[in-house]
Amino acid sequence: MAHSEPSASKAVDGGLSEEFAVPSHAEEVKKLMAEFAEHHGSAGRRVVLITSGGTKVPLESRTVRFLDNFSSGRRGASSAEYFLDSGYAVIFLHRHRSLYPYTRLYTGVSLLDSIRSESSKEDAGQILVDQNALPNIAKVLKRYQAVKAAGLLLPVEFNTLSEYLHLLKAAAQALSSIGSKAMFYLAAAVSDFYIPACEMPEHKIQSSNGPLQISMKMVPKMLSPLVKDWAPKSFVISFKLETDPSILLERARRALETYNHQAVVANVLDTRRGYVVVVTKDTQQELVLTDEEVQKEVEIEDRIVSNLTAAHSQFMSQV
Ligand code: 9Z3
Repeated sequence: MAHSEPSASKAVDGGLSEEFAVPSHAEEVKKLMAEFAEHHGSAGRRVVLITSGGTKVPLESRTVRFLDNFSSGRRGASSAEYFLDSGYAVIFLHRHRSLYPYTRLYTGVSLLDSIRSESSKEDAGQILVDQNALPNIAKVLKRYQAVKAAGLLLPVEFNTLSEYLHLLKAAAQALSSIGSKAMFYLAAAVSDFYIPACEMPEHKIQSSNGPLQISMKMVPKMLSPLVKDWAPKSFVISFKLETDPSILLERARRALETYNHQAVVANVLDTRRGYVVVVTKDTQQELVLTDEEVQKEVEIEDRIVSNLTAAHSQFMSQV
């Protein structure tokens, strides 16, 4: 049988619009992101789109079970802070309830144990913060409030793979107007597999039917249309996650060759907090934290972000 020609939309986004329902708020969010990019870009500011957290793939359309990709969101959330410190405006496309810039520092803390009231009355006006329970809270609050007042952080949430894919496309199109001032920092852990809507059971899968066998399709790779069609002038960084260190660099190189973007940050699950390799076409740079730095709570995202902001400056000066 002769292969049929792919339809126009399939050629551009691997069938995204045909296979995944467009979220109802996609257009509205795209407009917000475009305004944000326009506003900051025309003020001469660079804008980074950070993706963060793992995607969720439903197994049933009235979903009880789903397949999740591992990511706490810490890399994305801490990187957002370092980008903001470096003068970038940040669109933070993150999984609902994954770690969030600034508040991530206090996730283990119980709210009620960190505040107290001086008055015995129930409607006591003043509540006091226990600074031992919330270390550095005054400093962090100041940074957060400055970012908020300047409108430098635009949060956008996703839950499912479908939402992630459509919102990433919307973001790429929204940022294309600022050309090389835009950076894409794709740290989210994205599923490679999904069940198409037409093959998904409507109701909860019954265990009385015996052991479960599922067949999943490959998720269209968004990096290809992002680099080629949606935001061709921007600076694009993807992340490569492996559990087997021996294949990491080869996979990172292969991704660079396939998608022709600017860099891959390669990391292994177990060592990701202290070691990454930034791979570009001509270079391979290891970023490592020493034991002493780990003790002093230096974060590897600080290194990743300074490496990439310098590379972004160079990229902008060459176009
Ligand atoms: C990463 O590799 C991130 O560094 C981590 C960060 C998810 C490991 P945490 O959120 O962890 O701080 O807990 N992200 C990319 C993962 C991914 O799905 N990459 C795809 C792949 O490896 C390519 S887009 O094939």
